[in-house]
Amino acid sequence: MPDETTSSEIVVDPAPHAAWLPDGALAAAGRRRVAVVGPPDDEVLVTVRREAERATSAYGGAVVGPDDSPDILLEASSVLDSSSNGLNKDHVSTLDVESGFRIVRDGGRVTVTAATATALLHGWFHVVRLGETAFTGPDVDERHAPAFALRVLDHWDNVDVHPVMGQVERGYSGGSIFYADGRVRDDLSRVTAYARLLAATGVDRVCINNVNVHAREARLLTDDLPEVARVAAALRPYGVRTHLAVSFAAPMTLGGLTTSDPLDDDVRAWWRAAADRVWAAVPDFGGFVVKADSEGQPGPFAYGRDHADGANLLAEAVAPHDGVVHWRAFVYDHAQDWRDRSTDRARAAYDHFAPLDGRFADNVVVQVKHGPIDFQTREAVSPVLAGMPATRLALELQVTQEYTGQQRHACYLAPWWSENLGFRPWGESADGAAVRDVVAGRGPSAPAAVADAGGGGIAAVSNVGDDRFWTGHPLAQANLYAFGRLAWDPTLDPAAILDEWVGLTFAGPDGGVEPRVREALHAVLDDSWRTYESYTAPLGVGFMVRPGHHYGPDVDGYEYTPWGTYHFADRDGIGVDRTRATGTGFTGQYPAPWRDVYEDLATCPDELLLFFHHVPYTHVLRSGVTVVQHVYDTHFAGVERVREAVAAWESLADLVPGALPPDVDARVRERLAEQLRSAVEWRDQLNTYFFRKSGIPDAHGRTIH
Ligand code: GCW
Repeated sequence: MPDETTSSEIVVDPAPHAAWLPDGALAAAGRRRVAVVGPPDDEVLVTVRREAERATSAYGGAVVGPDDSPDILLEASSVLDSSSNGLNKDHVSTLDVESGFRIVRDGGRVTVTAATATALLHGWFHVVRLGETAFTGPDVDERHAPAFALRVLDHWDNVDVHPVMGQVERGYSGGSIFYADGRVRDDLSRVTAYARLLAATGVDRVCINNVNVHAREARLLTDDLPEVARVAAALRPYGVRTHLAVSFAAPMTLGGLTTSDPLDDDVRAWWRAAADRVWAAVPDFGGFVVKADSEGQPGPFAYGRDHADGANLLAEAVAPHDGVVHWRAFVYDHAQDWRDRSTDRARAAYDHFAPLDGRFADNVVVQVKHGPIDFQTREAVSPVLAGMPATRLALELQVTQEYTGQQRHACYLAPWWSENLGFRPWGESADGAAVRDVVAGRGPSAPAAVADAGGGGIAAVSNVGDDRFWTGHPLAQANLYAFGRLAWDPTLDPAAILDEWVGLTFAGPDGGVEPRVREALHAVLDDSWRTYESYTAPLGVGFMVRPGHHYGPDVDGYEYTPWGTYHFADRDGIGVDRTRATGTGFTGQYPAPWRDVYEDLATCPDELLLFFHHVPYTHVLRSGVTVVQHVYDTHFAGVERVREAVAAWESLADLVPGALPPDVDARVRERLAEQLRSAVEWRDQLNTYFFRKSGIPDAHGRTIH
């Protein structure tokens, strides 16, 4: 499918789409008199002032001095202490003090204060988000601070176009915003525009290359440092720090050593020197991201060492610079024999990592995919998140829609992420602690080092490319926005975030949004993740996608492969027995109550039934229908839901041009048409597969092929 609109009637504006920061979004703040106070040579403070100028020059306000009765006073000062930004240092973390801001509305006048210019910039965008409501209503005095100290977007961008994975691995939005023609782009203005969008959500760190570090990409760490410094300089004005994914084999492949053994003194010295050079080139560099001993990437296993040895090697190298190592827990056997039913990929991360709890250095963050398998539309929450109390853990999400429709399907993922963040691994015990508490460093029995560091935070694979709309599907922008907002405040309601995104993205010149546009976007997106789930793999079984590119249905595509992703369908039933009683024992990796809730067929939630149990097609779900009837019902219903989404969008036709820009409309229509085609294909293949396997007809006599 082409990534650019080809219709000859549409005049495509070559400038990148404004996403959630069109001028209209700045209208309310832009009508005001704004004063900016802070260290004048601070690069981010210069940005705050520029943002204020941009908004006010478009809308008739003005940038004024602090004594000229501003409507908005923005004040950053490194000498601001706990009392002046409204925070009492005895009762709040460093995170609140350094990254938070205070907003006071007093008789319609708004004052934002923060200890750093970056926090002030986040405060400015908070005012932008509020629109007119920032200035109306009763007086307020609020403190806002991010829930997580580390809020990272990982880019799986390659410098060279990879023969199989392309320029951006699992990218569905054109090329890379960082690289083209085998090198860092000359023009990085798009990178700065990206940083601006991120700053408006609160994300402040970006890893700029793929975790699969190929030979060309490995050199970013050495020869290409001046180029990395250029990227960092493009991100820095918006307070976004740069990280690099590095290869564990770098001491050999780049350094000419004969080993990469983490306990070897020459290897340690090589990494220390490498880190010193990185920080010399990029003084505010963030740290390294590592995928080791996973899907063919090199790692410590080659030397009989474990992941703690490997991670601590790099931690030692970056520690003098206050750097962080994000070490991924996505480790499993990708050369499994499908005949072997005792090996369970779901178990792998916990089996590898949980025994290492307590051995990781303080500046190591173990980055854990939300589910034990691989970013599926539905899977259980990874038990690793409950199994390493003494380790800084980060939750890893996938904004890029590898398994959720590849930005051809509208699939708003915030409800899914929100479920994961709110999952309570210990049920009501442990004070009801949820995943979001664990990754904030507030899990049960978190030692001081984990709590003081604010835990490991959150990371996600970005969905952005050089596509005009950034994300291929214009509505996939909502996922990037929602990730940033949940990374700041994981308790936000996904529907409210969507509403906020609509309010900004579709703001007309006066700042308002046409109510029908708002309504239609909610109709298309609010439940789109559940709709997607309903016409794809059922009941948490996962992986019925076409092998390799992972788009479209292929029920048995992965069934006899080495990847460890099986559903075990036969003529009688389907699902993976992960119980302790008769299966792989995976349920035993959870604490109570889930180890028992999942173990028992009578209590296992329907939506995860096939993730935990192998059952007959005639098994009656808690919903009252059989498994096979559930497959038929949800697949028929899912296609109808997509038809409704298409109709909701088409009902806006009279608003084009006007409230709805023609190019956005054209791209969304093209994507919705493909979504409908694909949903029908999923429905027909899945229903036919299950009918042929089971021989059980649809209770309602609908057409199955
Ligand atoms: O989901 C899988 C993807 C790989 C990816 C891997 C990972 C970067 O199919 O493309 O590799 O996950 O997370 O490392």
